[in-house]
Amino acid sequence: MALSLSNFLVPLLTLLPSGLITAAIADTVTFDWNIGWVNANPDGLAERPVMAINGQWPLPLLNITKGDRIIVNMHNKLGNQSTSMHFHGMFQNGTTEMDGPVGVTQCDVLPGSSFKLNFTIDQPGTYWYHSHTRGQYPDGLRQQFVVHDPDNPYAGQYDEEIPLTLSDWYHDEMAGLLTTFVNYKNPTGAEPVPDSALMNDTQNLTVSIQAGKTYFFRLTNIGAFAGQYFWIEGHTMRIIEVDGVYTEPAEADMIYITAAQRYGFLVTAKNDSSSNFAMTGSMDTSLFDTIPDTLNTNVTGWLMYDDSGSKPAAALLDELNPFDDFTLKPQDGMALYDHVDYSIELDLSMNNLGDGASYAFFNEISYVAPVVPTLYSVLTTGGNASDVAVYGGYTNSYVLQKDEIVEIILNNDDTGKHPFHLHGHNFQAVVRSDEDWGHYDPSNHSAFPATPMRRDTFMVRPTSNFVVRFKADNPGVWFFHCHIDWHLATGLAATMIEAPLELQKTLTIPEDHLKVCRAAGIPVAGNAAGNTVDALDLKGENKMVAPLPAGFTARGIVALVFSCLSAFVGMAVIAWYGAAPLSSAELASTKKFVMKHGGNTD
Ligand SMILES: *[C@@H]1O[C@H](CO)[C@@H](O)[C@H](O)[C@H]1NC(C)=O
Ligand SMILES: *[C@@H]1O[C@H](CO)[C@@H](O)[C@H](O)[C@H]1NC(C)=O
Ligand SMILES: *[C@@H]1O[C@H](CO)[C@@H](O)[C@H](O)[C@H]1NC(C)=O
Ligand SMILES: *[C@@H]1O[C@H](CO)[C@@H](O)[C@H](O)[C@H]1NC(C)=O
Ligand SMILES: *[C@@H]1O[C@H](CO)[C@@H](O)[C@H](O)[C@H]1NC(C)=O
Ligand SMILES: *[C@@H]1O[C@H](CO)[C@@H](O)[C@H](O)[C@H]1NC(C)=O
Ligand SMILES: *[C@@H]1O[C@H](CO)[C@@H](O)[C@H](O)[C@H]1NC(C)=O
Ligand SMILES: *[C@@H]1O[C@H](CO)[C@@H](O)[C@H](O)[C@H]1NC(C)=O
Ligand SMILES: *[C@@H]1O[C@H](CO)[C@@H](O)[C@H](O)[C@H]1NC(C)=O
Ligand SMILES: *[C@@H]1O[C@H](CO)[C@@H](O)[C@H](O)[C@H]1NC(C)=O
Ligand SMILES: [Cu+2]
Repeated sequence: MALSLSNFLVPLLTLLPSGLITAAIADTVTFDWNIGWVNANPDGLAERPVMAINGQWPLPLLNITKGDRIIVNMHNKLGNQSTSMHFHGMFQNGTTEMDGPVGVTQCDVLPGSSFKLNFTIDQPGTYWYHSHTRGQYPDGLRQQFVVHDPDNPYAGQYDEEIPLTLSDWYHDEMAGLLTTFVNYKNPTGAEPVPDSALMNDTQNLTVSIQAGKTYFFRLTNIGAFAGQYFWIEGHTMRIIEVDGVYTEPAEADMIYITAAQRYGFLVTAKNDSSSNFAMTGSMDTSLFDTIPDTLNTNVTGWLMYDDSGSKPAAALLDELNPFDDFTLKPQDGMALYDHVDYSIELDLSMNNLGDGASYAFFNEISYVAPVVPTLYSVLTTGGNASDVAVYGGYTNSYVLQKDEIVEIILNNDDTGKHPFHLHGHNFQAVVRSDEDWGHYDPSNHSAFPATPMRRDTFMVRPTSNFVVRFKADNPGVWFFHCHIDWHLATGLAATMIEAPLELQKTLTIPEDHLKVCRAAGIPVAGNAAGNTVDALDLKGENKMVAPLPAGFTARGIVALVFSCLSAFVGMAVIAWYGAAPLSSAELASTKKFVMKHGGNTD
């Protein structure tokens, strides 16, 4: 039975532990959220402040019925940080202003300010919500939400749903971690290594199940950094959904789930209830520069056929061979977009800028949020809104025409893995090359699938490429970015400006959204630089840190400078490290030093 209760019930008041649902009239669900701090210790190793909703952490799991409108009245009670909220995977069709990313579709919500989200949800599946303020969600402001589907094609095939999350976890707060990460003392850009892995924001989770029944697991990686391998001993997973898209059933013994991805799969319990079984999330350590001896990279939970029975230790596997999601087929059979109107090539690199810190780039530009949120520039620059120049030199902006087929070719020149997320759409995954394949070559690639998998977050392998396609049928401003939060913080993002003139005809920004900008002194009109007179004059725009002086272009040289210096200069350097970031004079002298002692590695 899958009736949408909210469509049949008279208005009622319900108090959930998660917070107040103030009214459920027909199909509007209202949440009043006070965002504030509480302490939590999910891995049993360190209590720390986390960001809670109405004093509750883990945050409330939301279960919305497809077709419902949700209203979120968000009050920032953090006291010392701004915030925002993004409902990951929602197309926000007609409501791009509700999407959440700061600097893209709205301003940051200052402490003491309130902000209202109001949109309808027309997509079934497994999603999550999280802050979209710089580096913030790993402090706890993230949780799964599910959209219940009264017309689920797999409805008859399972008995119950089991929502489940995986995450990495840090003991230190992001504000401090970001300061040491984006720093000349970390010239290689080594990301902070998590302190633990969590399953459903805890460890040693037990999930009671009954012999013979079939369960619909909804698994979301709400982590900041680590992809995780996931498997359930003695059981096969039958994948039926990825990122809100139903798939033809596909059997898997192990899956790999990147930060921000979701998998829906069916697990049929054994008929024999004499044993319990371990399930494991195992962080992908290839992402980590170092693996501390004390770090447990795994998190284990148990399927409990017998609640009083034992919990067998997780077996150690020699090999991790996950299912290849690229082979999935959408259940609706939607065919490949076989022609492309607009092809966008993004070459991903990592390099140091003039402050000595490591940044991430698309086509040599590291994203920096504009003075005016991009959506507000769209609405206030008239006919010039379709000129990409209006959005400035550091937002990696692309203007898309209504209904054209767009292709993003992502060439990864970096040796790391990166999970990319597109807001406002899911896309067809058309190519994903093997590791070390290099750039995409239109005349030399694997055959395009006839019915490509669609999802909203897709990983590119080291020094390789992927190609994704989508139709620009959703006027709005949509962020495209790496979902490793460290990489987003150092600029791995682009902006898709879809049908800007269409948006000008239909969209009005709610007064409370403009109010949070005014409270923060952020202009809401004009081009990326806030120029309301000449849309093509970008004087005063936010820019990325200037590049290193000539001769310092390679990250390797900078790393070498620091290793040489610390080896040869010793104490002097230690004192110097405590001082301000590198000045150009210091860079010049370290350059001479390298030339003399280390040579040029170019
Ligand atoms: C989970 O169990 C392991 C092994 O007994 C223990 O070391 C760890 O502290 C437990 N985690 C939590 C959060 O209780
Ligand atoms: C995971 O946590 C959410 C939120 O607290 C809860 O609703 C859900 O039932 C939990 N899942 C399991 C398998 O315990
Ligand atoms: C803000 O307040 C919280 C809770 O008291 C604290 O843990 C945190 O360090 C403070 N500072 C910043 C920059 O978030
Ligand atoms: C939400 O948006 C709808 C459609 O624009 C509008 O009719 C309704 O009044 C809004 N609700 C609230 C609480 O702002
Ligand atoms: C969500 O609600 C529906 C309808 O009440 C229910 O069938 C489903 O099991 C719920 N899902 C989760 C993950 O709580
Ligand atoms: C469990 O028993 C049912 C009914 O006898 C049978 O159809 C099913 O195949 C059995 N399942 C397993 C996993 O053996
Ligand atoms: C985590 O699990 C993997 C796979 O079983 C195993 O190789 C690894 O040793 C485990 N790590 C720890 C710290 O137990
Ligand atoms: C296609 O590209 C791969 C990887 O770069 C290369 O090994 C292979 O030789 C190329 N094939 C052709 C026909 O160019
Ligand atoms: C947005 O809505 C329009 C009009 O209903 C529809 O044609 C389009 O497919 C939708 N796009 C997405 C991404 O949902
Ligand atoms: C674009 O901006 C320029 C410079 O401000 C202005 O002269 C021109 O009229 C604008 N064009 C349109 C179509 O609005
Ligand atoms: Cu990345």
